[in-house]
Formats: sequence, C-alpha cells, structure tokens
Amino acid sequence: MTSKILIIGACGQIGSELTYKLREIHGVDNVIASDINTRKLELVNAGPFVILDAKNFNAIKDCCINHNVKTIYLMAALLSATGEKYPMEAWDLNMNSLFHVLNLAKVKQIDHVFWPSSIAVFGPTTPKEDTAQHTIMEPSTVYGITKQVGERWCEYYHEKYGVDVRSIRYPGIISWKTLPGGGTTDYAVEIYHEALKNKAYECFLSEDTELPMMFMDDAIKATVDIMQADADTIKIRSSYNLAAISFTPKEIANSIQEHIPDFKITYKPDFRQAIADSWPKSIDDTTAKKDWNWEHAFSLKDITKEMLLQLGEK
Ligand code: VAH
Repeated sequence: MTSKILIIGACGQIGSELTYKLREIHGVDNVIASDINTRKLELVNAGPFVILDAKNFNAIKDCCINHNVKTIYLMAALLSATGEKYPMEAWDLNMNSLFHVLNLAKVKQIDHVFWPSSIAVFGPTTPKEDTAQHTIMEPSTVYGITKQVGERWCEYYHEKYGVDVRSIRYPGIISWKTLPGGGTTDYAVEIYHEALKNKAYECFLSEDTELPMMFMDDAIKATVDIMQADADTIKIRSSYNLAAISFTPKEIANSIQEHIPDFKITYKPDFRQAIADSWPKSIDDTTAKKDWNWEHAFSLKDITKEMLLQLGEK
C-alpha cells in the first residue's frame, strides 16, 4: 500500500490550505485530513478525512497503522490569545500531541514529521529587530513556552533517536480561505473582512505595533520546501526562523485605503497588545535562505490586492 500523509488539525487556518496543496502534489487519496470535529465540511468532503483527537496517542497510532501513514504534519494547537485564556489546555494539546507524534517516529511507525513553531518562542528580552536564529528566548506566553519547549524536544528526538522532524517558526499568517482562530496576529485577517463589510475596523492592537507577517501562499511554500529538502541540508532541528514582511496596523490600513479610500481604522488595544509587545518586529531568516533556499514572494501590496480580490468575490 502506498505510504500516506496525515495532517492533524487539517481544519485550521494553515492545516486546511496545506491539505489542498499536499493533495495537489501527492494525490488526493494519499493525503488524509484529520481534525477533532467536522467543522469545515468543504474540507471533510474534499478527500479522505478522519475525526482524530491530537491528544489521543492510540487513536493517532491506529490511524497510522490502518492507513500506512509515514508522514505527519502536526498542525493542531491552541494559539497565543487562546493559550492565555486556557493555559493548561494549551499545554496539554500543544505538548502531548507533539510527544505522541515524536514517539511514533522514534519507534519507526512513521518516518517524517513536520511541526510548526512560531515567532512566539521569542520574548520581551529578545532583540526585536532582525531577530537572529540563535538568540535570547524567554517567551512570556503559554503558547510561546509550548513552542520553545517543543523545539527543544524536536532537536532532542533528532539527535538521540534520529527522528526526521522539521520545523518552521511561522510569523503571523494572512489568508482568505479559512478564518484564523485565537491568534494575536489575527487582526491582519479580520481587517480585510471588515474593510469590505463595513469600511471600518476597530483594531485590538495599537497603530504602531510592528509584527512579522507572511501571506499563506508563502507559508505553504516554505512548509513544502523544507519537507522536500534533502535531509542533509536541514541543519537546524529545533526550528527555522522564517520571514517575509513586517508591518503595523497603520501600514496595512494605508494599503487598504489605496483600494477603499474611505476605509477607517480605529484602535482599541486589548490583552493581546501585551502579547504582541513581547514579540519581535522583524526576523532574520538567513539560515533558512542558506540551508534550503527559502525566499518569500508576497509584499504587503500584493497581499492586500489578493485579499480584497478573493474576499470581494467570496
Ligand atoms: C498567533 N497566529 O497569533 C499565531 C502566530 C506569530 C503568531 O503564532 O498566536
């Protein structure tokens, strides 16, 4: 039987687009989508789908045995804002799901793992401009702590047990196909929806809050590229810095006003401002560029044009 790919958390913002891309590359029947529920019916009906609890080791193991799964993309997690509301649930899901997948790789039940990290691994003491691949990491969010610890375990399992686990520190990701949920960077998606609906948006971050961001197409390309790279080119087995652009709410609003001149933004920072303030403003991804030829494609201008076009049609 052909070896299959399993995506855990396939109904999420990245998981859903990753599912379509991997099916384009490997064939629909070779990519099994899974999630805790069937909330995204379009995806559930687009190809092989199983309901799977990322915290249930035996369920994941049985799925791998039954479907001859040899590669897992573990995309299920509670993100930064939700993690602050439900710290123990975030620790439980984000960490135990990773241990389950790494342990399946350790005993060779599967051969390859992709696990997403995040710029949330950096904290208030990290230098904020052009944040380096190796630097101070004192994350001040539960989500960031799970990502920092998760990176340590990925590197440990690679060094000790030879597990082929690969990881990327995603910045904020902007997409139109699936709404994000529970993130601090989600304002950069909501703003486009509100601009088209109401020509106005009340932003939960202050106007000058600069954050590293990326269009979904770039994030998916990076994910596919790192997994297709020769193993000996992957020198970092914790997680790679990845960058595209950085902008502030004011700058994204200005880019929208080039298309919708009377769009108005107001600012009402909430608890997510402190999370955003703990993160870098820009990321140095020289190592990813050097090791596996990473390069982003979408500028803020490109993103705004594409988001308004796609959402306008939707
Ligand atoms: C969040 N979108 O806001 C995620 C991301 C860099 C932030 O990990 O929590």
